[in-house]
Amino acid sequence: MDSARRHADSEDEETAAGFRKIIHVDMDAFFASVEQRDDPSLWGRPVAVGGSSDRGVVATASYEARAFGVRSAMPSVRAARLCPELIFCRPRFDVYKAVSQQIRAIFLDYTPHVEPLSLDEAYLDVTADIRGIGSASRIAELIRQRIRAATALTASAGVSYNKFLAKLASDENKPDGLCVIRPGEGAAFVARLPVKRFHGVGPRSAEKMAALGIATGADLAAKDLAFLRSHFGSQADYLYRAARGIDLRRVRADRPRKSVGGERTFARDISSGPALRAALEQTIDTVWERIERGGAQGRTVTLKLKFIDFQAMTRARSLPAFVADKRQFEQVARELLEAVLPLPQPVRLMGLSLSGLAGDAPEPSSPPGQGEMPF
Ligand code: TTP
Ligand code: MG
Repeated sequence: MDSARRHADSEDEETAAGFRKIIHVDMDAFFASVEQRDDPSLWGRPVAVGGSSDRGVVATASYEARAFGVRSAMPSVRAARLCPELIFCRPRFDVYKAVSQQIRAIFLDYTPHVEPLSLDEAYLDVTADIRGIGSASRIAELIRQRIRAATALTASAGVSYNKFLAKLASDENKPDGLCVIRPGEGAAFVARLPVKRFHGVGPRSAEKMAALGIATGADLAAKDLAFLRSHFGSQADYLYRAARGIDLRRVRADRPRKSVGGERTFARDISSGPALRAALEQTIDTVWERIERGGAQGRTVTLKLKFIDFQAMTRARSLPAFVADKRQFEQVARELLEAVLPLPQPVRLMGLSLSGLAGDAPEPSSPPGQGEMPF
């Protein structure tokens, strides 16, 4: 690919990705903060969660302990040497999991597109602003407040137009901080950072980069794609974009895909077209209410009919994009019914569902249109 083409492509990608609003939320010193919360004698003290034995390692350390240089994955023996006052706590995973569920429930109040990375962090795609809050930064602040109120723990959040930048941003003002990287600011933000702060660049890659003279985002951006491919293989494209503040990955929810719907067995079998149409309207109302309540999004509408001989028939139609509103849902459902009329025999049950559910944030292929939410 010549460089002019490549430039044009990356601009397109940046434009498309610029339509997203992504929040990365990450709890502060998670395990250690939970231990401090639950044991007042630990307040303000250097705490390490992990085994204190000869072979133990530190899972995480409180910020008081970090001041001494104690870090995650450090041998406990070394941590104790760096910080003689260090208090070791055994991990209580059941408690961490419970907190994790609490924060996840809060996230889901603002978007169905939640991708947890671990117990204490997640990406959220809030492009659609389903609560009408008005800005992604405001959503992030509300989430942080609610986490504090519900768990008595602090979280940091990063807000940006892609996952890569949002994660860097959440790290920027830790603990209990917020950072927003607006469209147009990504490349400059990344340029000054050491590459070891990039998600996906572990200690080994960082060493390799150092040997190649790559210490910062700017150094990385100076290398062309062919160079990166020859040294970093399948990671090259990601790195090439990351160095420019570009990241095309979608937020992928971990929820299993399922359908939302409902069915109704009629008190009396229905055989006439008009009666079936009337029944369909009622089914649409019930099912749509469920879809809205659950914040579900899907692109496949399925109509199911069961006849008096208990044979079932289903008809489905998938739209290229998520069903946008009730009117569209209604229209597809009606078309599905019209296509099977007249019916071979009376119907005893009718069902309607929406599936291909997302979880996953939609492709940012089309701009959300006027009134786009600000950062
Ligand atoms: P992190 O979010 O990486 O770290 P943290 O929450 O302790 O601190 P902060 O985000 O404020 O920098 O990891 C979340 C939890 O995962 C952490 O509390 C303990 C656990 N963990 C390990 O068990 N081993 C590790 O090597 C790391 C990095 C984390
Ligand atoms: Mg954390």
